[in-house]
Amino acid sequence: MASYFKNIGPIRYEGLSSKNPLAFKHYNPDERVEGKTMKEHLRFSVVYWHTFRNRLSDPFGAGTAVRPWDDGTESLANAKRRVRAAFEFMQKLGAPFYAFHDRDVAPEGATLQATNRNLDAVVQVLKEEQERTGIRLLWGTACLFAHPRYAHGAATSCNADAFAYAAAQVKKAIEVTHELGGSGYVFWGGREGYSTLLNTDLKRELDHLARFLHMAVDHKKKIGFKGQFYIEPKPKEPTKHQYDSDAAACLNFLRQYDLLGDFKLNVETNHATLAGHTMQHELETAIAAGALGSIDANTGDLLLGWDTDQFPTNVYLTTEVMLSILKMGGLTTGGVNFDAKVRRESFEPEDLFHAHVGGMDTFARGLKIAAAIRADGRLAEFVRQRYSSWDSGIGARIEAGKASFQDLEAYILRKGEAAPNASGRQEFLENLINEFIA
Ligand code: XUL
Ligand code: CO
Repeated sequence: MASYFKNIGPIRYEGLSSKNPLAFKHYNPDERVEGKTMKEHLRFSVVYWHTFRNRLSDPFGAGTAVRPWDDGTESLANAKRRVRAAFEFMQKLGAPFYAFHDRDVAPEGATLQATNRNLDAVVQVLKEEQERTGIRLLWGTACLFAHPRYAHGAATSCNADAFAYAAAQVKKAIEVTHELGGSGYVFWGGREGYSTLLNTDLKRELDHLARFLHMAVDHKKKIGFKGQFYIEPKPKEPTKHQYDSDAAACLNFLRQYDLLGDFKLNVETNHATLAGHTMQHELETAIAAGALGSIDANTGDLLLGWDTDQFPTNVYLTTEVMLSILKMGGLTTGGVNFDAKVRRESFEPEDLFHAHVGGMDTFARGLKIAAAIRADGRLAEFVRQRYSSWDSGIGARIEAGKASFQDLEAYILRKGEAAPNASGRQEFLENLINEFIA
């Protein structure tokens, strides 16, 4: 079998003393943390679209990516060769999962029939490679934003035919995800939003989006696909406003349209920051609703206002993320999916390895630090203490629904003044976290 990364061997764990840039210093797949291996906790996933389809162009210049296995054509032969290169890469990296859009893996044809035939042909190669390597599909999705027919959106298009085309496309994408044994399926509404409200019937578009998702749930049940459905929030780009703008907006939408039982969220760091939130805020919001499913692991650049999709390198960020995920009890169907791309200046195949090795090590470090903070117990104990007025007396009565406004008025009239507040100790807690990051 041809090799596309001849100069790079399998990436191994060499520990902290290693100076080998293509070795893990922290990610030791079989090392146990809180009773599970790192591999089981982190469920790393490589994205097909950035790692194997992004030519690294930007609005000011052509693509710079050097990808010797890719001849730049939309031929089926090229698409199949790309699958072999992708699996060689993922196997050498030691990533157990990958994710794709339908159009990342196979070219669009002149008709839907031709497109589906192309997809089926590439899915056979994906299947072969999954069987050969043991690498699994974390989730599949459909690209409902690149083709001009989706200029006004897909499920929220003003054009009913665009909606119908999107439905046909998603039907097929769910079917191939099912065929490949995918653990989930993502809906990211790339153009499900608006550029101006002057031409937009917002209520009608939201109703259509809900109708679309109900049909997807029906089809999933019909074909027996047991994977998890996710919605991925993002506030804007390419639209001015995307309806799934943040975790809270998604949860509200899902609840309003009776979809919450069938969906969880796939939360992405750079989308959180574009929404004016921290990743931790978005995670905690999803977790509070029992709806955190998976994460798209990347980071933005606070000096650039768009979705730069950089690889995560900040240990504070991954520590916060892993604190939330461990508290939730860990990821089940989801994973740590690197929806991230190398910079335009990092155009060699080797850069794909540096990027992923760094992201994986940063998450492994975050996992170990979060576990150490939890084992130490001071942070959790502080939070427990902070809310202790709710554990007995009037607090416990309120929580149990056993107190009315009248009871509380009587209580305060008797007591005179509320008990004094304790300090929030933010700086003390920040220092505590830093003790573990050292
Ligand atoms: C776009 C984005 C998508 C989704 C999948 O910002 O994050 O790649 O993850 O459609
Ligand atoms: Co994403």
